[in-house]
Amino acid sequence: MLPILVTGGCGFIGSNFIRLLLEKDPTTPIINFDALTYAGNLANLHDVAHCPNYRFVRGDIADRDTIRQVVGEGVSAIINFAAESHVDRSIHDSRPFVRTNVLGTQVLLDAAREFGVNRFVQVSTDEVYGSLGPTGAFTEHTPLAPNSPYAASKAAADLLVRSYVQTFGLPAIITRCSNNYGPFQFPEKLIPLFITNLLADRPVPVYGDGRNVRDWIHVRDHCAALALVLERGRPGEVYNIGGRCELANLDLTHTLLDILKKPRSLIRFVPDRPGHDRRYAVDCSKIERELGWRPTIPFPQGLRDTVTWYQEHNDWVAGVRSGDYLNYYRRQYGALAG
Ligand code: NAD
Ligand code: TDX
Repeated sequence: MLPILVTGGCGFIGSNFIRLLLEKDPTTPIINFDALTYAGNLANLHDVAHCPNYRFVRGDIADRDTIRQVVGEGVSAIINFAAESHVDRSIHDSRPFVRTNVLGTQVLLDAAREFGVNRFVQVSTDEVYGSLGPTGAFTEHTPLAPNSPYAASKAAADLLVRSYVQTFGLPAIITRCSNNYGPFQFPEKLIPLFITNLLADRPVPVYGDGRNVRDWIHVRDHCAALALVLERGRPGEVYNIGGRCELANLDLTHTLLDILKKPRSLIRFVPDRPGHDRRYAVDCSKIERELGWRPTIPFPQGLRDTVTWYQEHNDWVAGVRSGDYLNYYRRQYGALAG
C-alpha cells in the first residue's frame, strides 16, 4: 500500500490528524513532510514516531526537487496542511505566506499531476470568505473576499487548486474549516495564548472591543471530517467544516477566566487588528449531508479538556515559549510583554 503524504504534519492540526489516522490503524503508511518552521514541532508526534510505517521527512513544500523526489517514489494521496497560519504574522510580513501558501501549493499540485496522485486534499479556511454581518453563514458558494494577507494567500491557493481540477482534471478537494482549538496549538492563537498567559498570571490582550465572533471547533472533530473527505469526498468539490459554536472573543475570555479562577482585571483591551474580520459562521450542512459527519465535542467540554492539557504539559509550553516566541510576543504586544 502506498503512503499518504501529509504536509505540515508537525503543526497543530497536522499532528492531531496523523495521530487520529494511526489510532485507527497503526500500520497506515504515512510520510510526514514538514519544514519545521517556528510552528512545527517534532515533540507534537513523539508518541507515534515509533509506528512501523510512519516516516518523517524534513523539507519545504516550495522546494520542487525535494517534493518531486518524495511524490515520485509513489504516494496514494496528498493532504496539504503546510502553511504559514497566523493572521498577525501575515500583517507584519506577508512574504513567507505567499511563498509557502501559494508557491508551495502550486509545487504540490504540479507533483500530484506529474505523478498521477489519485487524491489531493487542500486544507483551507473559512477566512477566504471574508467577514460576515450579524446574521447568516458562509456556504460553499459564498464569494471569496479575503481581508488579511494570510487569508489572501489561502484564497490564492484555493483558486490554484480549482484551476488544476478544471484544467487538468486533478482529483482535488478543498476543505474550509472554522477556528480550531485543542492540544498542541501554538500559543500565538487566541485560546492557547490566553490559557498559557493566565496559567502564569499574565494579562490577556483582547483586540478592539472584544465583540468579534468566531465559530469554534475542536481539532479532533476537524480531523475526523478530513479523514472522511480523504476517504470519500467527491473530487472537485469544496466542503465547509464548522463547529456550529459562535462566540464573541470577550465572552470566550470570560469563560477562560472562570475555568482558571482568575480575576477579570487580567483583561487588557489593546488596539484592534488591522482589517479584523468581525464575524465568522460556517454552514457545514453539505459535509453533514454527503458524508454523515457531525461535530461531536461540545465546546464547554472541549475547552475544559484543552485547559487541562495545557496545565499538564508545562514542558511542551516551556519548549515553545522560547527565544523566537518571546521576540514575536514583544513585537506584537509591546508593553504587555513586560
Ligand atoms: P500550524 O502553524 O500549527 O502548522 C503549520 C505546519 O506547517 C508547521 O508544522 C510548519 O513547520 C509547517 N510548514 C510551514 N511552512 C512549511 C513549508 N514551506 N514546507 C513544509 N512545511 C511547512 O498551522 P495549523 O493551525 O495546524 O494549520 C494547518 C492548516 O490548516 C493550515 O493550512 C491552515 O491554513 C489551516 N487551517 C487552520 C485553522 C486553525 O484554526 N488553526 C483553521 C482552518 C484552517
Ligand atoms: O491576542 C489576541 N487577541 C485577540 O483578541 C489574538 C491572538 C487574537 N485575538 C482575536 C482575533 C480574532 O478575532 O481572537 C480571534 C481569534 O484570533 P486567532 O486565534 O488569531 O484566529 P483567527 O485570526 O480567527 O484565525 C484562525 O482561524 C482560521 C487561525 O489562526 C487560522 O489559521 C485559521 O485559518
